[in-house]
Amino acid sequence: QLAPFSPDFLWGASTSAYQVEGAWDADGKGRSVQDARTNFPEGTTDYRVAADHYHRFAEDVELFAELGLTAYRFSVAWTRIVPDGDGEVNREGVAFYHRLIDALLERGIEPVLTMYHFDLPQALHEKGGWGSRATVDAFTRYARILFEEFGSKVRYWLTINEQNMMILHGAAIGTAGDAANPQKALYQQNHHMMLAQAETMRLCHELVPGGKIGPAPNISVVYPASPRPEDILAAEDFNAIRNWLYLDMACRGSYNPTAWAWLTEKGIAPEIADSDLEILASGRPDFLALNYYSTATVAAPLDGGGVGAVDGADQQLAVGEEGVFRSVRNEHLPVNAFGWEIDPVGFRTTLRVVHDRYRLPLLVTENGLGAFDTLEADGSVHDPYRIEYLAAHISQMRAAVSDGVEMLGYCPWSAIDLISTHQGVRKRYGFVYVDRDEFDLKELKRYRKDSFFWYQQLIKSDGSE
Ligand code: BGP
Repeated sequence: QLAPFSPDFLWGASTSAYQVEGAWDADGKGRSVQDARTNFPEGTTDYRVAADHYHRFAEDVELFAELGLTAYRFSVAWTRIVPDGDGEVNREGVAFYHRLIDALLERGIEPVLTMYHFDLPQALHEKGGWGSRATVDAFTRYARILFEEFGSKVRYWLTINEQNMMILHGAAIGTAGDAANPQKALYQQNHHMMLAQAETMRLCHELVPGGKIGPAPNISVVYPASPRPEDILAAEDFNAIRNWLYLDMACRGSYNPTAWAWLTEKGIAPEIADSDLEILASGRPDFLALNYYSTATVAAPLDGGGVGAVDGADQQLAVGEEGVFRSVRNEHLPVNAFGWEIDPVGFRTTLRVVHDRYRLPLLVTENGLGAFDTLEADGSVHDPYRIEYLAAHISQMRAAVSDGVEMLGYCPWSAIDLISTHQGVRKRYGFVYVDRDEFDLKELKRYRKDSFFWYQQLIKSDGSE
């Protein structure tokens, strides 16, 4: 018999600014790299209107309250606050997030604020983006503005969403800019993001009394394809490159030795100034947020070379590294409609391993099923596949709590339908259906899916039903 979740467990749901807000140029907002993006897969659309949450947030927050959410994880668009990244503050952008946060607090919903979710200001990108140290200063300044504006209202802060995916899959996410961006440049960007994150965590503790802050990478354990020692070593190597490089830096202020050895051997290690080490050691997280969709499975490299089932167009499909590991399909796991493996037990394992390694409380900031949903004539949306996915993961999370993992909460992706990073609006994740197609906006009306009523009931029963 598993223990129920504690009554103060945060039952949330997530979104990100550029995927849900729309209003891409409203009220003084600057352009982000996502607004400037043109490499959308065929048949998918841009983020200009998205779910138009910017104009409909009041209605959406009502729905979140009806759903029973006790937390809502959203991101602030840097370009609404500082349109060109490092210049004037845009008061209208600041006012929007005050309105949103106030609406949440009035309904007893804890705001969980992501400071940066894939949407670097385009003006900074044009000046070298994260490759330039100036972006570290611009981010730290932006962070200070957020702490000073919202610090009295927001308790939970997330620094950077999926930094590891931006480095491993920068081209697919649209954050690398140049698709041909060489790996060395990406790891230099990574180093600068690490500095910005450390500074920001330090600043949060200085400026926000009682504030709690953490990183939000995409973390999943890596399985070896077989018990062959070479496969196990390959899995450990990918674990170091995919997961521990990021979390060791956030929690311990230093590079993971295995990952660092690989970076050096490959000639892609970043340049590090002496003073960086002090900065990196100065900021520490209070908790770890993590996004989890699936696990990865890898095998040792083949003598003749080759990196496996790589699909650079989709961040959830593992990358391979010549001479280090190759990615393989896991034949024990089913896949969703978009080919992503489904692995609830891997979720329990991941939570245990991360908690055991760092001994910090965990907050799940994404987990969910992207699917083709159908709006019926009577306004209902039957999504038993999503309920099945979420129920299986929640039950494994509950098992992880019984295993001793300290969990702060669970914010599945996504609170409401939004534009997917890789496949546009046809790939839906929400509890609330938004009626629009790729190119036909219709009226963007909201409908409650079956999973809405299911999650509502689950929250009511503290996760036991
Ligand atoms: C995460 C991102 C989200 C979201 C999600 C689903 O990596 O943080 O922004 O997009 O993945 O991915 P997709 O939309 O490609 O299905």
